[in-house]
Amino acid sequence: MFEKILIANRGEIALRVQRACRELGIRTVAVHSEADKDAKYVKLADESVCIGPAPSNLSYLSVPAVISAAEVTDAQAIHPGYGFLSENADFAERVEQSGFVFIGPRAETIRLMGDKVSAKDAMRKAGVPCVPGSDGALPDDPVEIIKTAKKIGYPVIIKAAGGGGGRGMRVVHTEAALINAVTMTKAEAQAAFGNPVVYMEKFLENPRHIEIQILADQHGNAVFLGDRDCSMQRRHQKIIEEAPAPLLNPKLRDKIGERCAEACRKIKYRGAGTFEFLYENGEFYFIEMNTRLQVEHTVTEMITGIDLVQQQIFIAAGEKLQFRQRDVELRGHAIECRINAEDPYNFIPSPGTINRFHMPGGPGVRIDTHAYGGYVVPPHYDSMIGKLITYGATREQAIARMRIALSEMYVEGIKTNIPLHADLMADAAFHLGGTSIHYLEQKLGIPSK
Ligand code: MV4
Repeated sequence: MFEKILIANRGEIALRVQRACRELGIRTVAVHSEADKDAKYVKLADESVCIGPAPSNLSYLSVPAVISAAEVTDAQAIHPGYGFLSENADFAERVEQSGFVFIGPRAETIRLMGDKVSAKDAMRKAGVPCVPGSDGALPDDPVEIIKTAKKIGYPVIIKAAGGGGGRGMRVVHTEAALINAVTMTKAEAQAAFGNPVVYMEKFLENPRHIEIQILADQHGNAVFLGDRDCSMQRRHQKIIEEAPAPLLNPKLRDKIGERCAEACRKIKYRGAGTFEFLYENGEFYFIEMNTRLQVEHTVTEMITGIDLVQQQIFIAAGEKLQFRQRDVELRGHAIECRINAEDPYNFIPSPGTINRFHMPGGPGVRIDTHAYGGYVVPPHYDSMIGKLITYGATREQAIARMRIALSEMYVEGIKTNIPLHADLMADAAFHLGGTSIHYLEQKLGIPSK
C-alpha cells in the first residue's frame, strides 16, 4: 500500500480524499494556490506545497507544478479529485511517466472516453445501449447528413466529439435548419475544443439523467454500485442527486448495471467510473462516461456502505476488489444537496467571508465541507462550498431529514442556495420523484440557454 499520496485538488474533495487516506494510515500532501494557503485541508494535511497563484491555470491546472510537488515531497501516488486535471489524459500519462501512480484509469481509457464519438462507439460495441444516432462522426457531405437525420427522425441533436457535460450541442427540429446547425456546431467545436468533429443523435425531449457507478480492478473484476438520479439541474450544474433513482424497476437497474460492469471488463477499465444515461419511457440510453470520482459519489457510499475513495486507492495499488456483485447491497435512500455560495434564485456567485457557520447533525446526516466560521470563499473557483447528504431507510425519511438539516444549517456573510433546497424539499413533484432534467428550469421559469 502507498505510504504517501498527493491530492491534486482543493475544497471539500481535498478534505474528503485526505480523510480516506488518514483512515488507511497513508500520509497526505496537499497542494494549494496562494488563494488557498489558509484552507483547512492545507493545515490538516501532513505536508503542503504552494503550486502557484490563485488562477487555476497557473496552479491546480498546471501539470509541471503538480508533478514537481510530488517529486519534492516523495509522494507515490496522485489523487486528482474531480474537475481540474482529473480527466486530462496527458496529465495521467505524465504522472505515470514520472514514476508516480495515477489514482484513476489508464491514460488511454481517459482519452477514449474524452472523445465522445470513440466513447460511444466503444460502449456500443461492449453491449451498452446508446441513443440512436449517426454511426460515429458526421461526414462532410450534406446529402449524407440529411439522410442520417431522416433515418433517425426529428428532432435531432448535433454534439461535438470534444464536448461533453453540455458544451457544444445544438438541437435541430427541421431539415431546413439542419446543415446550418451542423456548420455552426462544427465551427464552435473547432474554436472551443480544437476538434471540429460532430455526431448526431435522436433528441430525447423529456429524459431523466440516471448514472451507474462502477468499480473495476486491474485483475479483470468489475462491479456496479447501483445508480444515481441527477436530473435536478440548471444549465448542466447538478444541484440535487439521489440514490437509488426513484421509481426505477430493480430488475432494470440490475440489467443496465450488469451491462456497464461487463463493458468495464471488456475494455479493461481500471478504477471508479460512471456511465451517464438518459432515461425515458423505461429505456436507458448511454451518453457519456466519466472516468473520475464524481461530486455525488457520496450518495452511493451512503446506500452501499462502500468508501469509494478508499476503493480507488486499493485499485490503484493493484489490489483485487474485496467483494463481488452479490456482496453489494443497496440499502435505504440518500439525497445530496450541493451547497453553493451563490444567490439562490439568480445563481450569481457570492464569494466572501463566512462570518458564522453552523452545521446540521443528527441521525443520517453527513456534511462534506471545507468551510467554517471565518472562512473566506475565494472568487477564483467554483461556488460549491459543501455538500449536505442525508440518509434514510426510505426516500421519505431521507427527505424529512434533509428538510430538518437544511433548517438547522446557518451560513452568515455570503449568500447560499440553501433557500432553494428548502423550497425543493417541499416541492410536490420532487416528492413524487422522477422529475425530468428540465423540471428545475421550468419551475424557476428560466430559459435553459
Ligand atoms: C442529450 C439530450 C437529449 N437527447 N442527448 C447535456 C449534457 C450532456 N452530458 C448531454 N446532454 C444532453 N444530451 C440527446 N440525444 C439532453 C441533454 C441535456 C441534459 C442531459 C443531462 C443532464 C442535463 C441536461 C440538460 C439539458 C440537456
